[in-house]
Amino acid sequence: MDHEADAYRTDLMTITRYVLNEQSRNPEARGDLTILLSHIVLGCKFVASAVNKAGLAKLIGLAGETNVQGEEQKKLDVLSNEVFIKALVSSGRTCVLVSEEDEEATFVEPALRGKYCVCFDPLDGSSNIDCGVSIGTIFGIYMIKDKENVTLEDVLQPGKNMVAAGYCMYGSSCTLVLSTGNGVNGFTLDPSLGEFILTHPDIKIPKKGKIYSVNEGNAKNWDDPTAKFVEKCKFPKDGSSPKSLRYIGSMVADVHRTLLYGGVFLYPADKKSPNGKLRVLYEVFPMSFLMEQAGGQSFTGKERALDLVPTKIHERSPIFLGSYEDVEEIKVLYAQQEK
Ligand code: AFP
Repeated sequence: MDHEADAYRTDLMTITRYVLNEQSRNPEARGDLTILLSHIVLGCKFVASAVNKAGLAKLIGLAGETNVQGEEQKKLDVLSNEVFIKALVSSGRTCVLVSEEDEEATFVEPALRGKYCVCFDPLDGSSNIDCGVSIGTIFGIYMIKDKENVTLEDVLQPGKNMVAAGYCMYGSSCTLVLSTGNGVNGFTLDPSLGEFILTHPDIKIPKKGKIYSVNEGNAKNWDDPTAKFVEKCKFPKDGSSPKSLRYIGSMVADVHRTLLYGGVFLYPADKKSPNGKLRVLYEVFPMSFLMEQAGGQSFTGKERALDLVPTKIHERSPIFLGSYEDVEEIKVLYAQQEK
């Protein structure tokens, strides 16, 4: 990238401009998705600003601390959830919302209803907040089937039915990665403009990577294919170099690195958690959608992740996602176990 030229760039592709361009490619589109996405972007900007101040919590009273007026402040994940719920409802474009923070789905009141359902984790990786590690918001968007008859079934659809998905990573910079089903693009928040600018156009994940990412502390409980795959990463028998291990423990950050550098991220099933840890609707599906759109793949140990049909809103699933060829190796190991 030419940084000098960048500093003087005057033709900025903001996320709003990008989404409007996408909208104009579809003559039937009436701007509903564009409006919905702009409300999600607003939520992300709010959370980015709150996360930036989290380290000052004790000083200024944020995130579970008491502020100077002696008022108890809301925890960042609770605050983020409220912000997203309000932004999504007020967009007038949503119908059913599923949040990691809320046990039940939110059904938007009829007067404010639109045709989309949004499943989201407002602040994923929140156990990392206090040590300044990157965390993020993840979202997946579906279209409802029938506006007059909205049910939970509208969000219990296979991931392949999503119309858009993305995440926003609050890290050394704030990056929003989005797919509306036509490739993957990354936008970085320019704090001086308050705008997300296209910085990573048409992201494609390398076909094969040099990194594997997993919580190895769970190794004693892994199933055979997972154990064999990780063994292969460390001690390859084909003369190739061993892969490096990178694990942050914050899905957005681990997936973001995987998307840009290649490799594989796994949260497998184990004897203690037969369905793994990660949630289908707002972790597994959006990240799988992005991976496929970037040329990678995503597998549950049984099937293509986006083919899974969830039966509960907070359902979990094992997940292996990343570079096409790396995930292919995992699929072969599971197929061998079946025999
Ligand atoms: P927290 O939100 O509790 O920090 O969990 C984060 C997460 O859901 C996901 O972002 C990580 O990939 C995964 O859990 C990490 O899980 P382990 O701590 O079990 O490795």
